[in-house]
Amino acid sequence: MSLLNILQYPDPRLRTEAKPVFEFDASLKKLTEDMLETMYDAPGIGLAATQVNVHQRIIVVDISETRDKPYILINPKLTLIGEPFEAEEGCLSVPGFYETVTRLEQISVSALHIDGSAQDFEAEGLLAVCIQHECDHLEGKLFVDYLSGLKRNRIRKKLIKQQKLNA
Ligand code: QAP
Ligand code: CO
Repeated sequence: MSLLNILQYPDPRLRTEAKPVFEFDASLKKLTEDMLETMYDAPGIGLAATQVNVHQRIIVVDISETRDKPYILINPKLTLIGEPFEAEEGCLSVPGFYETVTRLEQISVSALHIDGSAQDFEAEGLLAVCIQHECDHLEGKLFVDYLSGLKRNRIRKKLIKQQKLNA
């Protein structure tokens, strides 16, 4: 397994729209294993392929305390249900920043497993928020897009400065 490089905001590659997965082969399995390892190492609770510069519709999520209940979702489709739900969000591509975002509290998920078989389930609370956040990445969307322009600009400038220091 290997750790993957995570793109950081405002990298324009984070704006790429991901394409559906058609091939359920060994390279897909390897990619999802590397994504999980990268997410656990960070540590994070969710990661989309977009963030590691792979523009295919793949997300991994694990909100468990024990870090052993991963969801691997291929070509996920969401139906949003229920009431607006406010939660503090962060993102591995926006390190050091957490802001409140309003999502819907419950979702119905229809996706594929890495072998191409179907998985359908409902999620609520943090799991639902995290899956919505990761699916946004596949559309080139980031949680900072829900903030005011003022807040987003402040985050963008601080991250650019940080990236120059680290370069
Ligand atoms: C998305 O984000 C999420 O800033 C997953 O310095 C997060 O795993 C959805 C992380 C919260 C809903 C609620 C962020 C790690 C991890 C940072 C993450 C950081 C180190 C973010
Ligand atoms: Co994110």
